[in-house]
This record gives sequence, structure tokens and C-alpha cells, in this order.
Amino acid sequence: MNLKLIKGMRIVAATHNPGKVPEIAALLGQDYEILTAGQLALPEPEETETTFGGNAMLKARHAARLSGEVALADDSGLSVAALDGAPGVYSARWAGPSKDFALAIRKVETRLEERGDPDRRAWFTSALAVAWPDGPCLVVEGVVEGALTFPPRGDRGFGYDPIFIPDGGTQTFGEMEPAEKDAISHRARAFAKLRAALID
Ligand code: ITT
Repeated sequence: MNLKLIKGMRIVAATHNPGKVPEIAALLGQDYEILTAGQLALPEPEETETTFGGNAMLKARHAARLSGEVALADDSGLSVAALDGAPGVYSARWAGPSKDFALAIRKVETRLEERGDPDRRAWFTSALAVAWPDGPCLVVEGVVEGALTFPPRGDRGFGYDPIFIPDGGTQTFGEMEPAEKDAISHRARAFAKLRAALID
């Protein structure tokens, strides 16, 4: 069995988050035919695991099984030091059923005010899993550390990008050019590991 990503191969981007699709496509580059879970009308699985890696594998395996193609899934989120790592794997759920990230961001700010802790350190984690329809699955993880800022700044990116400034920078992920974010993000760091393992 060939557990490599070969040029020209079809890969299902097993995500229903439209913010992730261009980032995954940019990281994979031009060498693959990318199909999205949305295009294939794949149902969204329930994320029942308690770790990023566990949920990434669950989503990749689900999409590979239903599509019969190699599937790549991302499970990611924002962890805030002063909130003991929350929202973490619940990052999407803090935005509620209408996926309202203005609401999720206000929730982070309110929880920080309630704690009264001035520590604004935070980090994004991305677990990327690649699953083959006949069973094998590989998972890797990338992290980017930074600090939170309020009020939110910038309308690029998605999710919590407007409140996150990566270490060493001054702009939020929401203010950066997509290529700048893609050069240093948690997803890019996970992808570098994936590339080392699966791409010649
Ligand atoms: P899929 O499971 O369909 O991929 P999702 O949005 O439910 O979509 P996750 O369960 O991985 O995905 O949730 C991660 C949430 O964390 C996501 O909704 C974002 O709000 C946030 N997040 C992850 N990566 C981010 C990034 O690069 N910038 C900003 N927010 C991010």
C-alpha cells in the first residue's frame, strides 16, 4: 500500500468550514485535485473526541469511508492560557449553532474579565489527519503561540483571527495578508510535518 500523496491525486478536504478551504488548498498547492466535503454533500460528523488529533482522525476517516477517496481533515482551535486552555476543542461550539464568531470573541473577552487575570497569552493548534479509504490514517499537529488583543482587528481570515497576534508580530491574523498567515500559522506548521511524512 502506498501511503504517499502522489501528484495529481484526488484529495477530499474534509471540512465544512469555508474559512479553512482556501488555507488547505494553498498549503496543498497546485499538485492535487481538491474536492470539498460540501461539494460531495458529505454529512458533518459529530466531533465526539476530546483532543484535536482524535477529532481530526474522526473527520478524515468519516470522509474517506463515505467518499472512497483519500481525505484530509483539520481539527483546530484557540487555547487561552488564563482560561486553562479554553475554548480549545470547543472553539467552534463557542460560536453557537449560527457560527457567530463575534459572539465567541465576546465570550472569550468576558471570561477573561471575569477571571481578572491580565495574562493574554494564547495559542492556536491544528491537527491534520489524512485517512485512506481502506483504513490507514496519519495525524500531525502544529501550534502557533501569541497574545490576544481586544477589540478585534481586521476582516481577513476567519474565526478568532481578529483577536490573535502571533509572537513577534504586531498585526492580528485578521489583518495579515493570507500568505503571511499561511507562512507561520498552526495549520502551516502541521502541514510541514505532513509534507515531510507523506510527500516525496
Ligand atoms: P470542520 O470541523 O468542518 O473542519 P469547524 O469550524 O467545526 O469545521 P473545528 O471543529 O476544527 O472546525 O473548529 C475549529 C474552530 O477554531 C473554528 O471554527 C475556528 O473558529 C477556530 N479556528 C481554527 N483555526 C483557526 C484559524 O486559523 N483562525 C481563526 N480561528 C480558527
